[in-house]
Amino acid sequence: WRTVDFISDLHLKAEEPHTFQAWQHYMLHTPADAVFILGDLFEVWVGDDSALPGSFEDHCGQVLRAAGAAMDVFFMRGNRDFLVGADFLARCGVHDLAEPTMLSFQEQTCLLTHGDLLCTDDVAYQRFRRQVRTPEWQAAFLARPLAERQAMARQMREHSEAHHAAQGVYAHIDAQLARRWLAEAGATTLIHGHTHQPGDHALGADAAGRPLTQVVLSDWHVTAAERRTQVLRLTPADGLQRVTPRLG
Ligand code: OKV
Ligand code: MN
Repeated sequence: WRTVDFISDLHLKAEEPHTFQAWQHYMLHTPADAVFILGDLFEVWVGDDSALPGSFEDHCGQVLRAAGAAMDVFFMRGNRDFLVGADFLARCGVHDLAEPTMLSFQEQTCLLTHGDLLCTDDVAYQRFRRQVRTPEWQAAFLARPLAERQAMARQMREHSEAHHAAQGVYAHIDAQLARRWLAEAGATTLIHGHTHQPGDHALGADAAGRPLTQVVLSDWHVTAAERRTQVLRLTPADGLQRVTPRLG
């Protein structure tokens, strides 16, 4: 590998075709040798059986498969797509990434995570997260008819959007916990998404005095009026840089 890309929070959905098209073009044309997708690629995923031939999920799978044949594609589950199955990823030729994952490359020691696990302030969410990550909950949920699962997820999203619109606050990363994760992994750079607040933040220093950095990825959103398609790119010449890919 020479060039490694990191993306997250595309929130792909059939109702936002321009975001899908931008992502498709990026995946097929990026100069990267490896792409790390750090969660919430999909707006929601209710089971691998939703990827019926001709469905939006199937179209996304085809893009992953084409990209996976040309380079290394890694996928970490986010809070929206925690139900993406190992089988779906294997069928797409995509590597399944555990959370968190340590990546040592080009003198960078990076700890990769989606970010929701570090939002410890939201106690109700963390309880929800623990529940839906159990095999028991997942087996019971996946046993329901597809239409019922889609309706449940839609209802929950609407509920959550109303709640966040009312609160007007963003999820906030626990910096103390982030430093502890970095120390345990022996890493100096934390890369995550989830909060949709791209930026670089100093997290102090480790025991050896090495500076610790938090690098937050951007979400993607493309409509007639807006275009956010930012990629975090690691190259030997420039280190970690934010780039906006040319789109056709
Ligand atoms: C996250 C919370 C909404 C709390 C839902 C299956 C389900 C995926 C999902 C939809 C909702 C996550 C992914 C969101 C957390 C809420 C409301 C309350 C307590 C299912 C698969 F539910 F149908 F089984 N979803 N989203 N909540 O909008 O990010 O934290 S979410
Ligand atoms: Mn998220």
